[in-house]
Amino acid sequence: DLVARRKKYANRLSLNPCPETPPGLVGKLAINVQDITSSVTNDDSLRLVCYGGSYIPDDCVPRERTAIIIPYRDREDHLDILTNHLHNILQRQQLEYRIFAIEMALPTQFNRGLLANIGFLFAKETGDFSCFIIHDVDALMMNDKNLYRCGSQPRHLVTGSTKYRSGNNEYGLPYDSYMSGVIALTDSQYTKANGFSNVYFGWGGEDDDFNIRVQRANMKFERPEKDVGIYMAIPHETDSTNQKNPARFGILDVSAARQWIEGVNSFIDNPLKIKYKRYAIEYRQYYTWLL
Ligand code: UDH
Ligand code: NGS
Repeated sequence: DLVARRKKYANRLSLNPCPETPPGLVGKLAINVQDITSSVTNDDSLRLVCYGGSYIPDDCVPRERTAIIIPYRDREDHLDILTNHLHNILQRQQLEYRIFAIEMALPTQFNRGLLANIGFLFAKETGDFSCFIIHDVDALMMNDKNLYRCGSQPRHLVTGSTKYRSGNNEYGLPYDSYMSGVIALTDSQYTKANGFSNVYFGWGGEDDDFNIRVQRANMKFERPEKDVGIYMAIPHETDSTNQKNPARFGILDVSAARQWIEGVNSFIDNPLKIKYKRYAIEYRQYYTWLL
């Protein structure tokens, strides 16, 4: 099987670019978390994933090389559900991609921004990616027309989530300027904003800070059509070890003053260089894992 696929890759130069609109999309997906966990071994798409969680279509030349970056801590069950769900859909979207799971070792408090930056740089170390998708571990895409691509502006791929269901509205957002959950940026967009702030430990604020960074770098998030960017949030209890960060509003107030001093540049050539320890790197069956 692998040999046959290699031969096809060898012919790639004679293939056409993948079409603007992938042919096999189905639109809104009927999913429930039970189905996703139980159908794992029967799913054909999983057989086509290479170790480390990467995939290349063999019938067209993809437009981008996409790194899916999932910052998480202590949510392995969600990670399994999400990665199984994503492989299936991203292959239908004819993407060339690799999934990176970036885990913060316990007992340190969760720091989503720091992990996103580490994931961004780790992905760049690993391959030549053009589009970076920072993805919550508990967010399941519910419409495969929500193409995981980058654009001329940073993209917020969520138009509504069951997490913010209210009244008759099954998919909501907590507020209009909310730009979290799933975002897509090119290398230069992410770098231009100087990535996320690294200083938000615990719950809250890092995503609002990142939105301010994007605006201060003269960019603006764009969203897909309202009925396309819909997500199911995997239901779970609030994590008692990831308390709200009481300092978050104070840190957010001085977002502008910190933007160029700390961010993704904190890992490269910086007097305030951040040091962190890589406990493990594993090329697991469905994703590349960094602890
Ligand atoms: N996350 C982890 N590990 C943690 C905490 C969060 O992986 O210890 C993930 C979480 O699954 C989500 C992302 O980080 O993908 C962002 O977290 P969140 O802000 O959505 O927090 P959480 O999912 O929901 O824990 C907490 C709701 C708390 C409500 C507080 C007042 N509205
Ligand atoms: C805001 C937080 C964001 C958070 C959003 C939604 O208040 O980090 O709520 O939260 N901003 C600050 O705390 C400054 S949620 O309803 O998903 O728990 O993403």
